[in-house]
Amino acid sequence: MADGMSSEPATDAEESVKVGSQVHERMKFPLRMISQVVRGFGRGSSELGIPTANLSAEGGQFGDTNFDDLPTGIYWGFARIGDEGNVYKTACSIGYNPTYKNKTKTIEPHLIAPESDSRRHVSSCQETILKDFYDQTIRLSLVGYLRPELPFEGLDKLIDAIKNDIKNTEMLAGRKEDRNVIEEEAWVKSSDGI
Ligand code: ADP
Ligand code: RBF
Ligand code: MG
Repeated sequence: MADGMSSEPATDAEESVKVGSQVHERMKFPLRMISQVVRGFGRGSSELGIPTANLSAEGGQFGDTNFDDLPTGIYWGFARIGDEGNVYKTACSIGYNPTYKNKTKTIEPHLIAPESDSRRHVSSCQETILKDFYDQTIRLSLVGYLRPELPFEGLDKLIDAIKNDIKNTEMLAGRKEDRNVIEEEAWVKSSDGI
């Protein structure tokens, strides 16, 4: 694979930032995916208080690429579960969770309900807690790149960073004048193929 598009775990924060910005420049957005929601380590809810729906690598469709070649990073976009009509703004991590030094790659979106929604929690990170939707199909469009995934020292710093990602996602995904926002929200709402 070309330099700067490696999907291997980054060795340190500096390298990760450099690789991240190179990936950003070269990546083709939007990145559309359809897959099943599988069980991860259960850490999202229990340790961070922020659930993430892990996408199955098997049997999924990942735009015009494949799971292994997806570049690591933190992205913003939209998602929808099963045949629910609701489209959620979504902050998504792709990679190896370097804070935890995972050996396998994951795609993990956190679906964000509107601020006024009772499923939105007023806590350190403004997380959204929906009913579990394991084994359901998820449609996900990543419209843009937020930052590289980073190894944080301590969970509080990771939680702060995710809170910031949620804020940025709400702002970016709320720009109704952006053609990509309109098109990708519409694709996620539809049953169209990738
Ligand atoms: P796992 O390690 O199994 O992914 P998590 O603690 O990350 O466990 O919880 C993920 C599960 O929580 C999702 O698969 C989904 O069923 C549920 N869930 C509830 N609310 C959300 C949300 N806002 N975003 C993503 N998943 C959510
Ligand atoms: N994990 C990291 O190790 N570093 C990160 O920078 C990071 N950023 C994330 C940003 C968002 C928006 C989300 C939803 C997750 C992020 N994660 C990151 C993944 C997190 O460690 C993981 O979801 C939990 O460990 C549960 O699997
Ligand atoms: Mg998860």
